[in-house]
Amino acid sequence: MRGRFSLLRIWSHDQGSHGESHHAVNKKMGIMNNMKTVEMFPQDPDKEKVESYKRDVHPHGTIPALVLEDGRTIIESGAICLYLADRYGRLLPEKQWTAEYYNWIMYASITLDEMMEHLFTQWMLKGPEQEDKDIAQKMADKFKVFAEYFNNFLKGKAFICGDKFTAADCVMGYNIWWASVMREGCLINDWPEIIRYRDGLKSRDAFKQAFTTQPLQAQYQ
Ligand SMILES: N[C@@H](CCC(=O)N[C@@H](CS)C(=O)NCC(=O)O)C(=O)O
Repeated sequence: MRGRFSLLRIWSHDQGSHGESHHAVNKKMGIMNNMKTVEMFPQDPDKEKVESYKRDVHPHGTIPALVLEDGRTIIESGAICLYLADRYGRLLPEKQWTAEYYNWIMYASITLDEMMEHLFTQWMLKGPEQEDKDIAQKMADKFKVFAEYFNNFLKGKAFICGDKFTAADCVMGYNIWWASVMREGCLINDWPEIIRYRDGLKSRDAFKQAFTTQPLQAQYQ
């Protein structure tokens, strides 16, 4: 993508994607007027659209991608959230919560995302007939270790950075929402602090606008 733009441009799909974490950031920050959303669905049957997106914006063709006014591009959702929070000076943690802020944004983007991708592929895309049960079980076991740890971490906190809702909750909130819509939420149902955290996020206006319970699988059929 070349040239200069007066607006930030975000390539994303409106529901059920990594794009939701930055949508929540955008909506909460009230910066939607500075942002043009370009609808992009990686499985779009319009091959030319997907190819030009890969060529000009995101080499992997995945979403989201944020293109800045000067044409520079950010192609990782966690980095988009960090960038927007920093740029607009909102959804940032109080100083004493900086460690938790970075820890959980990076953990959600790297370690947790990997588990979720595998589980999504095995459970939602392949389904019971074709799923690789070993991989699915391994990832579900790994998720359980995360869930116990995160459940304990959340005790006594409304959000990741204490009482303050930050961009870390937008990034982690996406993964928790994702977990809650796969297989009737079996990954998180046994963890009361995670459920409380999820319900707290769900009750927020920005999350209501950004996330839906539309079955993820429907988008890939
Ligand atoms: N690590 C990337 C993951 C991006 C990603 O996998 N996005 C999914 C949507 S949630 C996608 O575009 N999938 C389409 C595909 O893999 O073809 C990020 O967080 O930005």
